[in-house]
Amino acid sequence: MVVYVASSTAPVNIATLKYWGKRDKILNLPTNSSISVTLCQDDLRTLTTASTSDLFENDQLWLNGEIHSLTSERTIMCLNDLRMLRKRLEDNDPLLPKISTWKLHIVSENNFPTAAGLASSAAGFAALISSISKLYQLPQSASELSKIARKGSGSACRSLFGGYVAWEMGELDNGEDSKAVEVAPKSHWPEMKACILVVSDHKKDVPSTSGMQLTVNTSDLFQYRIKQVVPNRFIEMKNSIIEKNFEKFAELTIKDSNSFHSVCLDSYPPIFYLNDTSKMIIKLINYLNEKNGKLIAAYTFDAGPNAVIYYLEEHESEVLGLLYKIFNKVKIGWENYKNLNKLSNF
Ligand code: 2P0
Repeated sequence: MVVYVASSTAPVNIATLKYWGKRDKILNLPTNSSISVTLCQDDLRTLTTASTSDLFENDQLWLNGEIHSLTSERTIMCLNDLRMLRKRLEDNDPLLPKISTWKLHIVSENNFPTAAGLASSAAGFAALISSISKLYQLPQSASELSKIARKGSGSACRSLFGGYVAWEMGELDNGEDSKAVEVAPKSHWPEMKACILVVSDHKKDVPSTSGMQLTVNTSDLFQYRIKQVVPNRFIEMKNSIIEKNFEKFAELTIKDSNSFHSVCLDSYPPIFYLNDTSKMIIKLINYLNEKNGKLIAAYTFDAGPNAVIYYLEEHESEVLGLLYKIFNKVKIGWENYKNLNKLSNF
Protein backbone atom coordinates (compact mmCIF):
# COMPACT_ATOMS: atom_id res chain seq x y z
CA MET A 1 0.00 0.00 0.00
CA VAL A 2 1.40 3.42 -0.98
CA VAL A 3 0.40 6.45 1.06
CA TYR A 4 1.71 9.94 0.39
CA VAL A 5 1.66 12.31 3.39
CA ALA A 6 2.36 16.01 4.02
CA SER A 7 1.71 18.33 6.97
CA SER A 8 1.37 22.07 7.28
CA THR A 9 0.29 24.67 9.81
CA ALA A 10 -1.58 27.92 9.30
CA PRO A 11 -2.03 30.73 11.83
CA VAL A 12 -5.16 32.54 12.95
CA ASN A 13 -5.41 36.05 11.51
CA ILE A 14 -7.32 38.96 12.99
CA ALA A 15 -8.47 41.70 10.62
CA THR A 16 -7.59 45.26 11.53
CA LEU A 17 -9.41 46.48 8.40
CA LYS A 18 -12.47 44.28 8.15
CA TYR A 19 -13.78 42.16 5.30
CA TRP A 20 -17.56 42.47 5.44
CA GLY A 21 -19.62 41.97 2.30
CA LYS A 22 -19.41 39.79 -0.82
CA ARG A 23 -19.92 40.84 -4.40
CA ASP A 24 -19.88 37.14 -5.41
CA LYS A 25 -21.14 34.56 -2.92
CA ILE A 26 -19.84 31.49 -4.77
CA LEU A 27 -16.28 32.72 -5.35
CA ASN A 28 -16.16 34.68 -2.06
CA LEU A 29 -15.26 37.93 -3.79
CA PRO A 30 -15.35 40.81 -1.29
CA THR A 31 -16.85 44.28 -1.62
CA ASN A 32 -13.72 45.80 -0.07
CA SER A 33 -10.03 45.08 0.48
CA SER A 34 -8.95 44.15 4.01
CA ILE A 35 -5.84 43.92 6.19
CA SER A 36 -4.97 41.52 9.00
CA VAL A 37 -2.28 40.75 11.52
CA THR A 38 -1.41 37.09 11.83
CA LEU A 39 -1.18 35.80 15.37
CA CYS A 40 1.85 33.88 16.60
CA GLN A 41 1.87 30.32 15.22
CA ASP A 42 2.91 28.87 18.58
CA ASP A 43 -0.16 30.32 20.26
CA LEU A 44 -2.98 29.92 17.75
CA ARG A 45 -2.74 27.73 14.70
CA THR A 46 -4.24 24.80 12.85
CA LEU A 47 -2.01 21.81 12.11
CA THR A 48 -3.21 19.70 9.18
CA THR A 49 -1.88 16.47 7.75
CA ALA A 50 -3.08 15.44 4.30
CA SER A 51 -2.58 11.93 2.98
CA THR A 52 -3.64 10.18 -0.18
CA SER A 53 -3.70 6.54 -1.30
CA ASP A 54 -5.39 4.54 -4.04
CA LEU A 55 -6.92 2.43 -1.25
CA PHE A 56 -8.83 5.29 0.38
CA GLU A 57 -12.53 5.04 -0.50
CA ASN A 58 -13.73 8.56 0.39
CA ASP A 59 -12.42 12.04 0.99
CA GLN A 60 -12.54 12.23 4.77
CA LEU A 61 -11.72 14.78 7.47
CA TRP A 62 -10.87 14.28 11.15
CA LEU A 63 -11.29 17.67 12.83
CA ASN A 64 -10.07 17.76 16.43
CA GLY A 65 -10.59 14.00 16.61
CA GLU A 66 -14.12 14.00 15.15
CA ILE A 67 -14.80 12.44 11.77
CA HIS A 68 -16.48 14.57 9.05
CA SER A 69 -17.13 13.99 5.38
CA LEU A 70 -15.61 16.53 2.99
CA THR A 71 -18.83 17.33 1.19
CA SER A 72 -19.44 21.04 1.69
CA GLU A 73 -19.58 22.95 -1.60
CA ARG A 74 -16.79 25.27 -0.51
CA THR A 75 -14.44 22.40 0.39
CA ILE A 76 -15.22 20.58 -2.85
CA MET A 77 -14.36 23.71 -4.82
CA CYS A 78 -10.98 23.92 -3.06
CA LEU A 79 -10.22 20.21 -3.57
CA ASN A 80 -11.18 20.41 -7.27
CA ASP A 81 -8.83 23.37 -7.81
CA LEU A 82 -5.92 21.61 -6.10
CA ARG A 83 -6.55 18.33 -7.97
CA MET A 84 -6.67 20.21 -11.26
CA LEU A 85 -3.29 21.83 -10.58
CA ARG A 86 -1.80 18.43 -9.66
CA LYS A 87 -3.31 16.87 -12.80
CA ARG A 88 -1.63 19.57 -14.89
CA LEU A 89 1.73 18.65 -13.34
CA GLU A 90 1.11 14.94 -13.96
CA ASP A 91 0.16 15.57 -17.61
CA ASN A 92 3.43 17.42 -18.13
CA ASP A 93 5.66 14.94 -16.31
CA PRO A 94 5.08 11.23 -16.98
CA LEU A 95 7.38 10.29 -14.09
CA LEU A 96 5.14 11.87 -11.47
CA PRO A 97 2.86 9.47 -9.58
CA LYS A 98 -0.76 9.85 -10.74
CA ILE A 99 -2.34 10.73 -7.43
CA SER A 100 -4.69 13.56 -8.43
CA THR A 101 -7.66 11.19 -8.66
CA TRP A 102 -6.98 9.41 -5.37
CA LYS A 103 -9.11 10.15 -2.31
CA LEU A 104 -7.74 12.34 0.47
CA HIS A 105 -7.67 11.82 4.23
CA ILE A 106 -7.21 15.02 6.20
CA VAL A 107 -6.42 15.21 9.92
CA SER A 108 -6.72 18.70 11.35
CA GLU A 109 -6.19 20.02 14.87
CA ASN A 110 -6.46 23.47 16.41
CA ASN A 111 -4.26 24.31 19.37
CA PHE A 112 -6.97 26.65 20.68
CA PRO A 113 -10.60 26.05 21.62
CA THR A 114 -12.71 26.11 18.43
CA ALA A 115 -15.56 27.55 20.47
CA ALA A 116 -13.53 30.56 21.58
CA GLY A 117 -15.00 32.57 18.72
CA LEU A 118 -11.61 33.01 17.07
CA ALA A 119 -11.39 32.82 13.30
CA SER A 120 -10.88 29.04 13.21
CA SER A 121 -12.29 28.65 9.68
CA ALA A 122 -9.55 30.96 8.36
CA ALA A 123 -6.70 28.93 9.84
CA GLY A 124 -8.55 25.70 9.00
CA PHE A 125 -8.96 26.34 5.27
CA ALA A 126 -5.48 27.86 4.97
CA ALA A 127 -3.90 24.76 6.58
CA LEU A 128 -6.01 22.49 4.36
CA ILE A 129 -4.88 24.23 1.16
CA SER A 130 -1.30 24.47 2.32
CA SER A 131 -0.99 20.79 3.34
CA ILE A 132 -2.56 19.47 0.11
CA SER A 133 -0.45 21.78 -2.06
CA LYS A 134 2.60 20.37 -0.26
CA LEU A 135 1.33 16.81 -0.76
CA TYR A 136 0.83 17.52 -4.48
CA GLN A 137 4.16 19.40 -4.67
CA LEU A 138 2.46 22.34 -6.35
CA PRO A 139 4.79 25.16 -7.41
CA GLN A 140 2.20 27.92 -6.88
CA SER A 141 3.11 30.90 -4.65
CA ALA A 142 1.28 31.69 -1.39
CA SER A 143 -0.63 34.46 -3.22
CA GLU A 144 -1.77 32.03 -5.92
CA LEU A 145 -2.85 29.49 -3.28
CA SER A 146 -4.65 32.25 -1.38
CA LYS A 147 -7.15 32.44 -4.27
CA ILE A 148 -8.09 28.83 -3.58
CA ALA A 149 -8.23 29.32 0.21
CA ARG A 150 -10.50 32.36 -0.40
CA LYS A 151 -13.11 30.10 -1.99
CA GLY A 152 -13.17 28.03 1.24
CA SER A 153 -13.59 31.03 3.50
CA GLY A 154 -12.84 34.61 2.53
CA SER A 155 -10.63 35.43 5.51
CA ALA A 156 -8.66 32.17 5.02
CA CYS A 157 -6.74 33.73 2.13
CA ARG A 158 -4.97 35.99 4.64
CA SER A 159 -3.80 33.03 6.78
CA LEU A 160 -1.50 31.79 3.99
CA PHE A 161 0.98 34.42 5.17
CA GLY A 162 2.51 35.33 8.53
CA GLY A 163 2.91 38.91 9.70
CA TYR A 164 0.94 41.76 8.14
CA VAL A 165 -1.27 40.79 5.23
CA ALA A 166 -3.53 42.58 2.73
CA TRP A 167 -6.36 40.92 0.83
CA GLU A 168 -6.68 42.89 -2.39
CA MET A 169 -10.34 42.74 -3.41
CA GLY A 170 -9.58 42.75 -7.16
CA GLU A 171 -11.91 43.79 -9.96
CA LEU A 172 -12.31 40.74 -12.16
CA ASP A 173 -15.51 38.68 -12.10
CA ASN A 174 -13.56 35.41 -12.10
CA GLY A 175 -11.65 36.35 -8.92
CA GLU A 176 -8.22 35.85 -10.46
CA ASP A 177 -7.03 39.17 -8.99
CA SER A 178 -8.67 38.76 -5.55
CA LYS A 179 -5.76 37.50 -3.49
CA ALA A 180 -3.69 37.97 -0.35
CA VAL A 181 -0.29 39.66 -0.43
CA GLU A 182 2.28 40.29 2.28
CA VAL A 183 2.44 43.88 3.55
CA ALA A 184 5.37 43.11 5.88
CA PRO A 185 6.74 40.01 7.60
CA LYS A 186 6.38 39.60 11.36
CA SER A 187 10.10 40.42 11.76
CA HIS A 188 9.44 43.91 10.38
CA TRP A 189 7.60 44.94 13.56
CA PRO A 190 8.36 42.34 16.24
CA GLU A 191 7.43 44.77 19.03
CA MET A 192 3.75 44.44 18.09
CA LYS A 193 1.80 42.31 20.59
CA ALA A 194 -1.78 41.06 20.65
CA CYS A 195 -3.90 40.02 23.58
CA ILE A 196 -7.19 38.19 23.16
CA LEU A 197 -9.97 38.76 25.64
CA VAL A 198 -12.46 35.89 25.40
CA VAL A 199 -15.67 37.53 26.50
CA SER A 200 -17.87 34.63 25.46
CA ASP A 201 -17.23 31.19 23.99
CA HIS A 202 -20.82 30.80 22.79
CA LYS A 203 -21.44 30.25 19.10
CA LYS A 204 -22.21 33.60 17.42
CA ASP A 205 -25.88 34.51 16.90
CA VAL A 206 -25.54 35.54 13.26
CA PRO A 207 -22.97 33.60 11.17
CA SER A 208 -20.60 35.84 9.18
CA THR A 209 -21.77 34.69 5.75
CA SER A 210 -25.46 35.47 6.34
CA GLY A 211 -24.64 38.54 8.44
CA MET A 212 -22.64 40.15 5.66
CA GLN A 213 -25.31 39.42 3.07
CA LEU A 214 -27.91 41.10 5.28
CA THR A 215 -25.65 44.13 5.60
CA VAL A 216 -24.99 44.31 1.84
CA ASN A 217 -28.72 44.10 1.11
CA THR A 218 -30.10 46.45 3.75
CA SER A 219 -27.55 48.92 5.17
CA ASP A 220 -27.31 52.42 3.64
CA LEU A 221 -24.24 53.14 5.72
CA PHE A 222 -22.50 50.13 4.15
CA GLN A 223 -22.34 51.84 0.73
CA TYR A 224 -20.63 54.82 2.35
CA ARG A 225 -18.18 52.51 4.13
CA ILE A 226 -17.05 50.60 1.05
CA LYS A 227 -16.92 53.60 -1.29
CA GLN A 228 -15.86 56.56 0.86
CA VAL A 229 -14.04 55.07 3.84
CA VAL A 230 -12.23 51.80 3.17
CA PRO A 231 -10.27 52.63 -0.02
CA ASN A 232 -8.27 55.41 1.72
CA ARG A 233 -8.06 53.51 4.98
CA PHE A 234 -6.56 50.53 3.14
CA ILE A 235 -3.69 52.68 1.85
CA GLU A 236 -3.22 54.51 5.15
CA MET A 237 -3.14 51.32 7.20
CA LYS A 238 -0.61 49.68 4.91
CA ASN A 239 1.57 52.81 5.23
CA SER A 240 1.23 52.85 9.03
CA ILE A 241 2.53 49.26 9.11
CA ILE A 242 5.39 49.94 6.71
CA GLU A 243 6.36 53.06 8.69
CA LYS A 244 5.79 51.28 12.04
CA ASN A 245 3.57 54.18 13.13
CA PHE A 246 1.66 52.60 16.03
CA GLU A 247 -0.52 55.60 16.82
CA LYS A 248 -1.79 55.77 13.25
CA PHE A 249 -2.20 51.99 13.07
CA ALA A 250 -4.13 52.01 16.36
CA GLU A 251 -6.41 54.88 15.30
CA LEU A 252 -7.28 53.19 12.00
CA THR A 253 -7.80 49.80 13.66
CA ILE A 254 -10.15 51.25 16.28
CA LYS A 255 -12.06 53.28 13.69
CA ASP A 256 -12.47 50.30 11.40
CA SER A 257 -13.78 48.07 14.18
CA ASN A 258 -16.26 50.84 15.05
CA SER A 259 -17.22 51.23 11.39
CA PHE A 260 -17.78 47.50 10.89
CA HIS A 261 -20.00 47.23 13.98
CA SER A 262 -21.89 50.36 12.86
CA VAL A 263 -22.85 48.80 9.51
CA CYS A 264 -23.94 45.69 11.43
CA LEU A 265 -26.19 47.85 13.59
CA ASP A 266 -27.43 49.65 10.45
CA SER A 267 -28.51 46.34 8.91
CA TYR A 268 -32.22 45.57 8.95
CA PRO A 269 -32.98 43.82 11.24
CA PRO A 270 -29.89 44.97 13.14
CA ILE A 271 -27.00 42.65 13.96
CA PHE A 272 -25.40 42.99 17.40
CA TYR A 273 -22.04 41.34 17.93
CA LEU A 274 -20.79 43.47 20.83
CA ASN A 275 -22.16 42.96 24.33
CA ASP A 276 -21.85 45.03 27.50
CA THR A 277 -18.48 43.52 28.37
CA SER A 278 -17.19 44.38 24.87
CA LYS A 279 -18.33 47.96 25.42
CA MET A 280 -16.52 48.04 28.77
CA ILE A 281 -13.34 46.98 27.00
CA ILE A 282 -13.77 49.80 24.47
CA LYS A 283 -14.17 52.25 27.30
CA LEU A 284 -11.14 50.86 29.10
CA ILE A 285 -8.87 51.18 26.06
CA ASN A 286 -10.12 54.73 25.45
CA TYR A 287 -9.37 55.52 29.08
CA LEU A 288 -5.87 54.07 28.79
CA ASN A 289 -5.10 56.07 25.67
CA GLU A 290 -6.49 59.29 27.12
CA LYS A 291 -4.52 58.82 30.34
CA ASN A 292 -1.31 58.43 28.32
CA GLY A 293 -2.03 61.37 26.04
CA LYS A 294 -1.37 59.09 23.07
CA LEU A 295 -2.63 55.81 21.64
CA ILE A 296 -0.81 52.93 23.29
CA ALA A 297 -3.46 50.26 22.64
CA ALA A 298 -6.02 49.45 19.96
CA TYR A 299 -9.08 47.23 20.19
CA THR A 300 -10.78 45.32 17.44
CA PHE A 301 -13.83 43.05 17.50
CA ASP A 302 -14.84 40.52 14.84
CA ALA A 303 -18.28 38.96 14.40
CA GLY A 304 -18.62 38.31 18.13
CA PRO A 305 -18.03 39.97 21.51
CA ASN A 306 -14.40 38.87 21.97
CA ALA A 307 -11.73 41.57 21.84
CA VAL A 308 -8.25 41.58 20.38
CA ILE A 309 -6.02 44.29 21.82
CA TYR A 310 -2.90 45.39 19.93
CA TYR A 311 -0.09 47.21 21.74
CA LEU A 312 3.69 47.58 21.60
CA GLU A 313 5.87 45.48 23.89
CA GLU A 314 7.11 48.58 25.75
CA HIS A 315 3.56 49.19 27.01
CA GLU A 316 2.77 45.58 27.91
CA SER A 317 2.75 45.98 31.70
CA GLU A 318 0.56 49.07 31.47
CA VAL A 319 -1.99 47.50 29.10
CA LEU A 320 -2.12 44.03 30.61
CA GLY A 321 -1.87 45.40 34.15
CA LEU A 322 -5.02 47.45 33.73
CA LEU A 323 -6.89 44.62 31.98
CA TYR A 324 -5.89 42.27 34.78
CA LYS A 325 -6.93 44.76 37.41
CA ILE A 326 -10.38 45.11 35.93
CA PHE A 327 -11.17 41.69 34.55
CA ASN A 328 -9.25 39.14 36.54
CA LYS A 329 -10.24 40.19 40.00
CA VAL A 330 -13.86 41.08 39.66
CA LYS A 331 -16.61 38.88 38.34
CA ILE A 332 -17.59 40.14 34.90
CA GLY A 333 -20.88 41.98 35.11
CA TRP A 334 -22.45 45.14 36.33
CA GLU A 335 -19.86 45.52 39.11
CA ASN A 336 -17.24 46.05 36.42
CA TYR A 337 -19.20 48.82 34.85
CA LYS A 338 -19.18 50.63 38.15
CA ASN A 339 -15.43 50.03 38.46
CA LEU A 340 -14.89 51.30 34.97
CA ASN A 341 -16.76 54.48 35.72
CA LYS A 342 -14.42 55.00 38.65
CA LEU A 343 -11.30 54.52 36.54
CA SER A 344 -10.35 58.16 36.73
CA ASN A 345 -9.78 57.69 40.48
CA PHE A 346 -7.09 55.03 39.93
C1 2P0 B 1 -12.53 39.62 8.75
N1 2P0 B 1 -14.69 38.58 9.36
O1 2P0 B 1 -12.03 40.43 7.92
C2 2P0 B 1 -14.01 39.78 9.03
C3 2P0 B 1 -14.27 40.70 10.17
C4 2P0 B 1 -15.54 38.73 10.50
C5 2P0 B 1 -15.49 40.16 10.84
O2 2P0 B 1 -13.85 37.44 7.67
O3 2P0 B 1 -18.31 33.69 4.37
O4 2P0 B 1 -15.58 33.48 7.94
O5 2P0 B 1 -16.35 32.26 4.97
O6 2P0 B 1 -16.05 34.29 3.52
O7 2P0 B 1 -14.19 34.72 6.23
C6 2P0 B 1 -15.52 36.36 8.82
O8 2P0 B 1 -15.93 35.92 7.60
O9 2P0 B 1 -16.66 34.53 5.92
C7 2P0 B 1 -14.64 37.49 8.59
P1 2P0 B 1 -16.84 33.65 4.61
P2 2P0 B 1 -15.48 34.55 6.92
O10 2P0 B 1 -11.85 38.77 9.33
